[in-house]
Amino acid sequence: MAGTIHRSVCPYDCPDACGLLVEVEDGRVVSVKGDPEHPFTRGILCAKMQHYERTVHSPRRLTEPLLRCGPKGSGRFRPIGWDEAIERIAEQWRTIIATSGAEAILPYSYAGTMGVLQRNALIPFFNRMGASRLERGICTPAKDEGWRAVMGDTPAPAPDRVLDSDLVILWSSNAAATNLHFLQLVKQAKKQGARVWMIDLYRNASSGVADEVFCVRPGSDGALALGLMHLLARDGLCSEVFLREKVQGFAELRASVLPDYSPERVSRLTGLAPQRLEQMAHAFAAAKAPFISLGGGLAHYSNSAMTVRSIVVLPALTGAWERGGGCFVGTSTGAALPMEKITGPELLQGQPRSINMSRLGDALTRLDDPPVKSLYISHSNPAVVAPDQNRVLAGLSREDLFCVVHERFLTDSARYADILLPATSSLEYGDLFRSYGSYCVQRTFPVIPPVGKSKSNREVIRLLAAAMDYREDIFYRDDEELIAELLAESNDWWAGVDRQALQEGRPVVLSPPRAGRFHTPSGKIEILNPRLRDPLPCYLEPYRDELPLQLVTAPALKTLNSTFFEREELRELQMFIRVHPAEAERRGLADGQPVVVWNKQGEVDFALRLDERVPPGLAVAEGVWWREFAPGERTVNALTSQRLTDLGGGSTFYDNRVDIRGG
Ligand SMILES: Nc1nc2c(c(=O)[nH]1)N[C@H]1C(S)=C(S)[C@@H](COP(=O)(O)OP(=O)(O)OC[C@H]3O[C@@H](n4cnc5c(=O)[nH]c(N)nc54)[C@H](O)[C@@H]3O)O[C@H]1N2
Ligand SMILES: Nc1nc2c(c(=O)[nH]1)N[C@H]1C(S)=C(S)[C@@H](COP(=O)(O)OP(=O)(O)OC[C@H]3O[C@@H](n4cnc5c(=O)[nH]c(N)nc54)[C@H](O)[C@@H]3O)O[C@H]1N2
Ligand code: SF4
Ligand SMILES: [Mo]
Repeated sequence: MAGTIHRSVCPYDCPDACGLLVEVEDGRVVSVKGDPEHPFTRGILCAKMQHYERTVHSPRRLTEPLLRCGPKGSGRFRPIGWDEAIERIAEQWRTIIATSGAEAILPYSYAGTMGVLQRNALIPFFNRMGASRLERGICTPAKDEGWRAVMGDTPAPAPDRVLDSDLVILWSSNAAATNLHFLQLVKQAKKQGARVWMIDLYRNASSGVADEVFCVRPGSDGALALGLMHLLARDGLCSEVFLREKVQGFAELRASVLPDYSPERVSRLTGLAPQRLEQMAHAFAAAKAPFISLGGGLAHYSNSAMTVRSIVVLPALTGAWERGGGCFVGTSTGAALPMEKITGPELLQGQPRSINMSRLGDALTRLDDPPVKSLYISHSNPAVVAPDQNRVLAGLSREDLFCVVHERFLTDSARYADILLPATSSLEYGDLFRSYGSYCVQRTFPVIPPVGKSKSNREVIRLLAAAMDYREDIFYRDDEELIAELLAESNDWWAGVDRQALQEGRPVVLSPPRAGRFHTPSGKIEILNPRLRDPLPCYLEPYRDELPLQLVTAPALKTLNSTFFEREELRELQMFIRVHPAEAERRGLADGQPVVVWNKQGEVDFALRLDERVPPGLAVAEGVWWREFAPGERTVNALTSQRLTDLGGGSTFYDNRVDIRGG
């Protein structure tokens, strides 16, 4: 008998937010397909989600609350009931609050689910408690800062504008892995005659679509953008009318910044030959509607916000915005919804400290006043995704740290729990999803009952709130009712949206208000931003030390951060580090052999893979592996540091140097 079909959304941290058709038989998911009616994703799913049912019904799913019964990190637990688990947690927290204050408790959550309700479920609860706040900057906030510096609150163009472009630039973006449906649009633009450039460190899995690949030195893209602007200005290729009417600060840029970015200097900084820079600038100026799709690779460096700022300025010089070109850094639709109904800012007690999530290692080991005595981890896996893994694990190993983890699987973080709570998958709760790669929004409904005794983030918070005697309505509101209330919002974003369709769970497209205008204080594109410490863009050096190789820890094609490692068919055979054959030869190393990659942060065992596509000077490690599947005790983040980006408090995962020796 064929099952019933239900609409849903891919819940993961991916810009596409694909529409799903889920087939259910006897309370079990039997197949998952793409929804052909989804306006952006059109029925195509990436390899990861094609058998989502294998994740949902994985034998590895956690199905009941567990209490630690072995040493910290051993992963040895015994089952307990929900009542006992919740009572134990509340009791520990009451004691900690009485002895050290609520700031000694730290929630840690990120993007295991992108559902608006579930992702933000912890915020009102820990606000109400007065716990330390988590600065959620592990991803690419520097990208937003760079955009905002120049464009203010201007909404991004819709991604399908790329179809109007005659020159598409995939800049620091491995779209085949991280933005598949945008890549489909790029292929369509190419069929219509557009040329495609890729600006990256190496020929990644998306390079096949590019007519030209420009491999630059890590973190040098800001210099590249300024160098191209130098040439546009020098050769009279700027749109004087657009600059006069729509842009603030070009004269200042031309007079005091651009002279420093001659092709010779920029060539030394980026590694691109001066003639190549000249050709690039001329081709960019000749294009009618150059469209830059800016990925996040370059946003994980200590100079990232400034880099992004320089790139966002580039299309203003030729007036590309006016002809359908410009720069796309992702959509932001927070303003469309009354998010305060979920996050409850009015509940915040006092002014508790903020802890940056990329500095978890320090927060758990430096023992500030008060030290963090309890950690509540939900929809995140900091034991492997956070930088400086050695410090993070040292912190998680503290016997006096009371750690609660809410998870679907026995992840590396879950192994360190004192109490481990089973989480539902996205097909077991209803939520609201908004894409950050398009303007699509869609609500979902639960399509199967919770697997085992698992509970959603909101349900667990509801139980904890009751146990802590927090009586505010926000914790107890019915999820469905709350979603309906969010969707009843009426502001400019909702013009023309079919509300009925939305309530029924079909995808709809929001319309960014007053698109086409620049939402900055001056109403112009702000090359000169007087509110910033550096009013004009310039080039900042990324991190450098004496070690010879730049570590590139790029997203893997078939896993997503540390998600999907439960599925054997999606894991690569081995945890590889890829280098150019010349780098291996120099060290007397051979393809396939065990190696140790090291720096002052730590050492990690890998299998060596020789790869002609990786330029000398780089070491590429794709994916954030579970330690269970790694050749040694550590994974890639034992090599990354807790340094932050220039603005936005972002992580610097790509800005690290390493060397390799035989293992
Ligand atoms: N399959 C898959 N999809 C994912 C993820 C995943 O892990 N796997 N992660 C999700 C998440 S959380 C995010 S934030 C996004 C990530 O998406 P993005 O941050 O956009 O990541 P990528 O598209 O892989 O871009 C990384 C590319 O940037 C290049 N790069 C690194 N440094 C530089 C540099 O200095 N200059 C230039 N020009 N290029 C550079 C890398 O070589 C790589 O090809 O993807 C999401 N989607
Ligand atoms: N070296 C290196 N490190 C990186 C990156 C990199 O490129 N290189 N990328 C960084 C980036 S951009 C990001 S965004 C972060 C991502 O870091 P995280 O947001 O921590 O992402 P995941 O590794 O996907 O872990 C999410 C966990 O949430 C769980 N989960 C899923 N749904 C639910 C749910 O409904 N409830 C609960 N309680 N749990 C759930 C999943 O099982 C999974 O274990 O990683 C960062 N770390
Ligand atoms: S991970 Fe991204 S591309 Fe894959 S199904 Fe989910 S939203 Fe779509
Ligand atoms: Mo991310």
